[in-house]
Amino acid sequence: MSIEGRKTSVIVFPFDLFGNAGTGAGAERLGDFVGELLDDNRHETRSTRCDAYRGRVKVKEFAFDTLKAVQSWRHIGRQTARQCLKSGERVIWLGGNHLSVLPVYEELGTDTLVFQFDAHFDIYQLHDVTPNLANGNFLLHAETTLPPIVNVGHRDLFLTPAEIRDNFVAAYSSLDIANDIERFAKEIRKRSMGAKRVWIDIDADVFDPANVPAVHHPLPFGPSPLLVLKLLDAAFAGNVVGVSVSEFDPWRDTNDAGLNVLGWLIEWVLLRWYEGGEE
Ligand SMILES: [Mn+2]
Repeated sequence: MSIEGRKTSVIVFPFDLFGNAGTGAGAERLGDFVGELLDDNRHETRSTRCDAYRGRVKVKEFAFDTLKAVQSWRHIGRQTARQCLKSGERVIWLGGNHLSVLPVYEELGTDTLVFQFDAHFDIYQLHDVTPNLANGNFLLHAETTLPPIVNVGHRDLFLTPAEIRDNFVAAYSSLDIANDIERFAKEIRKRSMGAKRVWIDIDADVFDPANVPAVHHPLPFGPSPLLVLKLLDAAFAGNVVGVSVSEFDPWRDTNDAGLNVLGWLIEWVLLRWYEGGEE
């Protein structure tokens, strides 16, 4: 499909039950950010870089404020993800808690490689985490075979290498990345180019909490936004069909620091897709 024909759907999916209530408001806040961005661009009379995606991005907002919507959240999510992926649209999925991205994972299929930027592994079966579906264990509850997942940026001190290997094709810790950023950028680029399709899943807690404080389970010693950007740029070497962002809670933000990082990234993603004619 030509670059002109390819639209982007921004899906605001503010689901935040089973953990980290408040992140739904984060999805809505980021959705508003995109809406304001598109609106500003429409009013711009001089030419700007935003012309690259003018008229090609639409925002679709969901709400989980009725019992019916809550009961069918997973069905709605899977159906929406399926439609977007099938139509060849690109997707920016603005989720509430990380669990709100599970329906996307379930629709990606095994020929899509996921780069999951996350401080955690979300396969925890701890004494204080419910064995039922929750945001801390959601990868164990997929209804379909999960796509291969590469974790980027974890600071886990708990899981054994064997358990990580069972669920992830690779895991690059925050310390690995800091030690040899060039090596991991190269590795991510290579994996991305070797995959049929790529999905980038950003949990806001991947960043060092000094930069993005607006999360429920901050872990110290995270990568700076600049290091994350370098690795995202490498991941964009391949056919990136979508990007998801979750776990942002604006009530925990400090002077909009998190909003600033995540909002800038979303704008960067749009430019990365529409400038340069990579297709
Ligand atoms: Mn996390």
